[in-house]
Amino acid sequence: MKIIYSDKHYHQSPKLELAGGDLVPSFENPSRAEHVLERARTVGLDEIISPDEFGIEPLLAVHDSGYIQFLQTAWQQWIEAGFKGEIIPLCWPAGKASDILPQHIKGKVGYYAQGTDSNITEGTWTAALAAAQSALTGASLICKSVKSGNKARAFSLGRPPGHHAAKASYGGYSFLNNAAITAQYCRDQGIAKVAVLDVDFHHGNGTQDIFYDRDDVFFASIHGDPMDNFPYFWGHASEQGEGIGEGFNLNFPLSNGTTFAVWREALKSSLSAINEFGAEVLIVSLGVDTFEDDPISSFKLKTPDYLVMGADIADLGIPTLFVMEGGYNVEALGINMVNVLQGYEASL
Ligand code: OKP
Ligand code: ZN
Repeated sequence: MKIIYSDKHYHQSPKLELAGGDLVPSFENPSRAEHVLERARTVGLDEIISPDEFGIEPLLAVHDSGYIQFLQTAWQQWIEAGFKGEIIPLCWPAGKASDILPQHIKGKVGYYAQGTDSNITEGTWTAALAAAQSALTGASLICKSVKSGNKARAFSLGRPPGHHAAKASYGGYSFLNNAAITAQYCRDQGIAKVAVLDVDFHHGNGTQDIFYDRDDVFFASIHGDPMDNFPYFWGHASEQGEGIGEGFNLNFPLSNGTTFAVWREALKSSLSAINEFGAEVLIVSLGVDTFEDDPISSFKLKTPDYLVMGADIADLGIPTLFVMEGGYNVEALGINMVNVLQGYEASL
């Protein structure tokens, strides 16, 4: 299992976020990556390599160019407007609204944001771009292995996460959708059928948005029911794709309190659908906020369950790229996330 990692994630270190009306230290912070890296080193999980440079072209293959330009320049515009704090949006074009992009940075922020939970800081673009380059480096290894016939696997250890980032919006701590960027990259490398499996506690609304009308990238997500959980407005079972993409989007919303036995049934169903689809490579949006003691989620998975999860995924038998997403109990994050990788390796 090759691990791709860059120190540049430290550039995204947001101060505070709103939680139940209080400002609290950000759940999505650099210590998350530190814990995963430390655990990977402790168990001696193969080699840790630095990302190669792929530039922004692979980002533009899934994200809107105006949105990418916004992410690249938002901080500079914010400073020029005279602000000093981190960028948190205050208003949105909800309801009946013009689709004209405003001139002022405060308007632009509302235009591109899904909510208030994802502070843009001075280093957000640097960190998000590095996470995307790490994921692309892993994708490149996976794609090469399809051609040579050996089953490569890789883990992109990066942050901020990506699966909530849509074509033209950011939210849920996500700015660039690393899973979607790599899925598209695989397509552009000539892989005909790509699957994205999202096991993070939260629905991967960004990934769903990007591939909703396509039949070449299959998306399956297992998550907390949006009736009760973020991102609230996406992730229902009735969302199955549209146009030629109908039948290529599969959602498993599960109730709060779901245990691994029940969760695993959804995993088995997802994997058999991906197998039937005929995916040649698998991208896993790997969040471990399904853990019983996660501070912002409500499933009941336990540490050893993540070994079984990894082994089940390995049984699919195709080249696999794991991309780091959520998991906010930092003490347990390292062991839980690395358990998935170890379970995968052990079952090969
Ligand atoms: C990102 B990922 C708590 C607000 C939480 C955002 C949740 C983002 C989850 N103050 N809202 O899917 O792990
Ligand atoms: Zn999550």
